[in-house]
Amino acid sequence: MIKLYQFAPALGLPNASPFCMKIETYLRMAQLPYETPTFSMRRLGGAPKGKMPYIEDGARVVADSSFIIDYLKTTYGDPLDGWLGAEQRAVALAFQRMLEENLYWAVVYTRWIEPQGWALTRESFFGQMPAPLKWIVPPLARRGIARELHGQGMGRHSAQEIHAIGMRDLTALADFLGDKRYMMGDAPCSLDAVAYAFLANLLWVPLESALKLHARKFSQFAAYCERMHSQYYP
Ligand SMILES: N[C@@H](CCC(=O)N[C@@H](CS)C(=O)NCC(=O)O)C(=O)O
Repeated sequence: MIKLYQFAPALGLPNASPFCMKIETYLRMAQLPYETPTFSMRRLGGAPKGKMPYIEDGARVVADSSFIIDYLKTTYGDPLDGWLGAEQRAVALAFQRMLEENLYWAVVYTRWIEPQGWALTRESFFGQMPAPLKWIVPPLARRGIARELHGQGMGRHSAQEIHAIGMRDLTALADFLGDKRYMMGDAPCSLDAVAYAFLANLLWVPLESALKLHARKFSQFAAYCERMHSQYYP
């Protein structure tokens, strides 16, 4: 059976990492049986690319959520995206990149750098660590994230600018979803695994960030997340 290595469930979600939740959702959507071995820091240290998620399928180890989906499609077929035409595939990829390569970093900023977000992140990710680790590890991890944000570029903007960047992405996604059932129309596709993972990670997390407040303005997001939840996490 496919083993999905990911962080432990947190913040009331299957996963507080949108990339992990994307893969768990994709596996459910594609009806592929999987198991989730218990998370440990050693497991993260041994991850092929130093990040979660990754999967093991027999002797095959695949890291990175997009490569995982490519592998699953090649190995087990493509029940979700086969109906998309070339133009739809192009649009879906553009939205996926927007969420994963841009909005993601704005969310990271609100969770790890802004004081209210950091209080929640610190408690939920590191609160169970034994002393003295729980005093030493969180500030080091936070400094590492701040370096990544600076390297990526998002961290060089002011808080107000970062909020504006993230809000534009959310508005674009809301306009595109409109009153459709799924991102690309009446049937679900793999972009829904991405969109649901990112939206649930905003709407259903107990952090009143500027991004969450903005996402709440679009009633179609709440209806969409409820639809995905009841269909794939009944
Ligand atoms: N491009 C990767 C991104 C995965 C990723 O950024 N994972 C983060 C959690 S959201 C992670 O494992 N971070 C741990 C670390 O950097 O030490 C994917 O699509 O899987």
